[in-house]
Amino acid sequence: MRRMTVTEYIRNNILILDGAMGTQLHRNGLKPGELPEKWNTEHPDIITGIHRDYFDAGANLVCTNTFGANSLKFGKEELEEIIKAAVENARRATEQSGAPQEKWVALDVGPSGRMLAPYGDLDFEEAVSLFSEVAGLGERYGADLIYIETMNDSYETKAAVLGAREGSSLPVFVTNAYGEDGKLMTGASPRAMVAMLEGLGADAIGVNCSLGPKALSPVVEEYLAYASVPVIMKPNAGLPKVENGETVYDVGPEEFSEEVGKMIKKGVRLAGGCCGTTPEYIKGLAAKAAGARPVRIKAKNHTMVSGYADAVVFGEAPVLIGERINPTGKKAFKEALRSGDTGYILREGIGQKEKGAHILDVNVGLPEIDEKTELTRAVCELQSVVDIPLQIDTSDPAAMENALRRYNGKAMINSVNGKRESMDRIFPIAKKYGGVLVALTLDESGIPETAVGRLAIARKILNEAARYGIRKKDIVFDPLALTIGTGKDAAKVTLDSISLIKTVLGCRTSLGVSNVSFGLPRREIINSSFFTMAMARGLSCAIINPYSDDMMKAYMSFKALAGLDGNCTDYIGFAEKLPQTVSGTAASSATGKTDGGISAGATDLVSAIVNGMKDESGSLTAAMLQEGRDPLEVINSEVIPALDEVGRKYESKIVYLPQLLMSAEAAKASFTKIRSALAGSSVEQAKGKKCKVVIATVHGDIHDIGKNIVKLLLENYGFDVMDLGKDVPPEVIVDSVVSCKAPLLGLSALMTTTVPAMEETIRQIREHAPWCRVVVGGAVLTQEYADSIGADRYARDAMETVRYADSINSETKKTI
Ligand code: B12
Repeated sequence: MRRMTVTEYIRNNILILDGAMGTQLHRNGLKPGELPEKWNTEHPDIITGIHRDYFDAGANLVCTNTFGANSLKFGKEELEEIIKAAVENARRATEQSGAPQEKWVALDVGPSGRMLAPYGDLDFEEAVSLFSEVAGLGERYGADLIYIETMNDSYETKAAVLGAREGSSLPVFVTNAYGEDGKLMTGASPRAMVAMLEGLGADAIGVNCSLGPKALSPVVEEYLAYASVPVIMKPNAGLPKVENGETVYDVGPEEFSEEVGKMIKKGVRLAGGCCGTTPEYIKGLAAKAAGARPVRIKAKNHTMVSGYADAVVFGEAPVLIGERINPTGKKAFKEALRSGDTGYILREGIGQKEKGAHILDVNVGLPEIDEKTELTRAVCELQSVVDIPLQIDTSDPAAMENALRRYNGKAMINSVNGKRESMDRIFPIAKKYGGVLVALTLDESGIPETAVGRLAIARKILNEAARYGIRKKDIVFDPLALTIGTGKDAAKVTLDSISLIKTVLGCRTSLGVSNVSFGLPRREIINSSFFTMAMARGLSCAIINPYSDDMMKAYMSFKALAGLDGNCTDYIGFAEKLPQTVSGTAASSATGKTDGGISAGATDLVSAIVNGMKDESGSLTAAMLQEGRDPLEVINSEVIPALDEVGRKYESKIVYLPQLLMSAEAAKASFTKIRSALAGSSVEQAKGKKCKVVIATVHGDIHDIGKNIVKLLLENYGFDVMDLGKDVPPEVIVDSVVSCKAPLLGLSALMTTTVPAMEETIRQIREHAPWCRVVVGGAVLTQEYADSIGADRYARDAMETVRYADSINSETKKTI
């Protein structure tokens, strides 16, 4: 008889996963710094024993000891040996264990250990191929599935899933690691991950590691609310504490199975343990699950698109899609595209989001540009500064595929239509990468003149999509707005189509609203009325110009009138910001003459840095310097306040690490211009006239913007600065101070967690270089802190550092 596959099993049964591997390896003598994956070949019996213990405890599935097995850490041959041995070790355990339950072996895949570009230096395709290689080896040596785990970045998760799919034909399970704020390190919410991973075709998804079961439950509940595939929960045994030199976890086996058991009752289908859990935990869990009836997995009919941070879930209020990133009729945008000026697109993106767009349409189609390259570039660059989802808009399937592949999230796909050729080209792409399709109700015979005709095409598209496994919730029909200038019933037919598609097919609809007024004067009057009529018929989303006050007025008042804006809060907020003038004046740019330069977005240096716009920051700084602004004044009144604002937003979780990184890059671009403005002037003349100063950011800390400013200013004032860089170990700093007999050392630390490294450095300086004075600085330091760690001086900013250095310089001269 054919053995049941793991995906068949989880359809009707609760599956028990294993517990921690790391904890067990340490118990068996793995030393700090030793690579656990090597134990597959060096100690196969121990690894098999660990797996066997989990099977004996009741696990149905164990993950191989291959968390960090990838080609960044191991050579080709060794990697293959490790994966082969790892699968064999687990497979042997299935044979050795006498436990009666069904058993499977998953190839375990952890993060690569590097951040993906643009935040790090690992290229997306490089990441895909390294995961694909690992998955291929897993399949070759007999794993039953690929289990991707502990991913804390959505983009790397996508690369891993694509890699697993392209490198093997095995089922793919995915669990992510969440912080206490319920988000991934790079900011994704659970529902953003559900949208993306279901789109990519993962067979089971959920959460592992992170926190204890209770703290993780709200994240799991969000998965259960949105996911239509089986949900996994594999938490830690609480938080680790060190007791008598040993790491212990604060949630015991009983409490663990109690808490996870509650979530099984709420619908979790696969449950196990992560860090700190042992076979005892799994035994308790298996017993709990044995008494529970699996909760039926319901297909949720949420239409969701996502960016890297969150998902937009289509609900009753229509979703607004910003139309302005489209060169049609825009001279300035065409020029920007031809000259490769992505700043234009970024400004439009940021501006439309600020104006209230929920999704941004991105179209860069111009005959003279390479759309495949440019569309992907625009999508990636936009995603580094805006977190809302994008609608990828192109008629070129190759450009569509390339952009969707690189997109971080689940995009809207604009568009497919009822023509055979279009469906044949677009559906396979949508199926592979996921996405919500905008489907136009036209086919080889054109656009039907009646609503019933358009409904028929919608039905045809729906049936064809189903053959690819694309579900109704992932299709939004655009029944096409035609101009009333040439056909008196044009608007009526479109409106009737919206109603029919909604009531007969139960599908969502989208509309490019402004076409309705083509050829007419004062188009915004017609557009906004038509928009209101369409919303009243149940329109789900609209492609509009969010800068148009008339359209936004229609939208906000519709929401308030339709009972979709409790207490009219959104309406009041919107109305308060409107200029007190008669409608349709200056601010209204939706005239139908779609050209119109740049509407909003970052135009000053502070906003450019806050929004992470690198090129813009550089050019604005250059312009300021050219106007004669003092470089140091630019730092103090523009760059630092901008970074402070980003820091505040980061702390209050308005922005996440990706934006922090992009802002840091933008600040650096500005700083580069300032440095070159200063070079050749006073710096060169003054250089080396005063004493030596060694400067460094302490061990564990990679913040160096502030330290670089201090260095720049010290050099500007004639000091001979030796910059050791960032993340510098105490020993290296001490050696440098000793070797050049520096009378002054400057240390920078920006995090509370790295102040101890500063203290240790000072301690070693006192021991090995007692003559050297130490001045400390950085955002977290205070005079009090500086005193408590034994520094000679705390300097609030670069200028104060220079003054102190001057006093040391005079002293040094006196001693000489
Ligand atoms: C930019 C930035 C980053 C960039 C750094 C890029 C780079 N090359 O420096 C990136 C994105 C890489 C980053 C990473 C992280 N960051 Co950060 N980051 C910031 C941010 C927004 C600005 C820092 C900055 O450059 N300020 C501008 C400069 C000019 O100010 P400054 O450094 O204070 O320097 C002035 C003075 O302090 C003084 N000074 C500075 N150095 C020295 C040295 C000497 C010798 C002297 C005398 C004076 C002196 O003079 C300078 C000029 O006036 C701050 C928030 C903030 N407002 O500080 C968070 C912040 C420092 N980061 C923070 C965190 C938590 C992180 C991460 C852990 C995030 C993560 N989850 O990964 C990582 C840390 C990685 C690591 N191991 O170090 C926290 C620290 C919290 C804390 N209290 O411990 C902060 C405060 C944000 C927050 N509010 O939560 N970060």
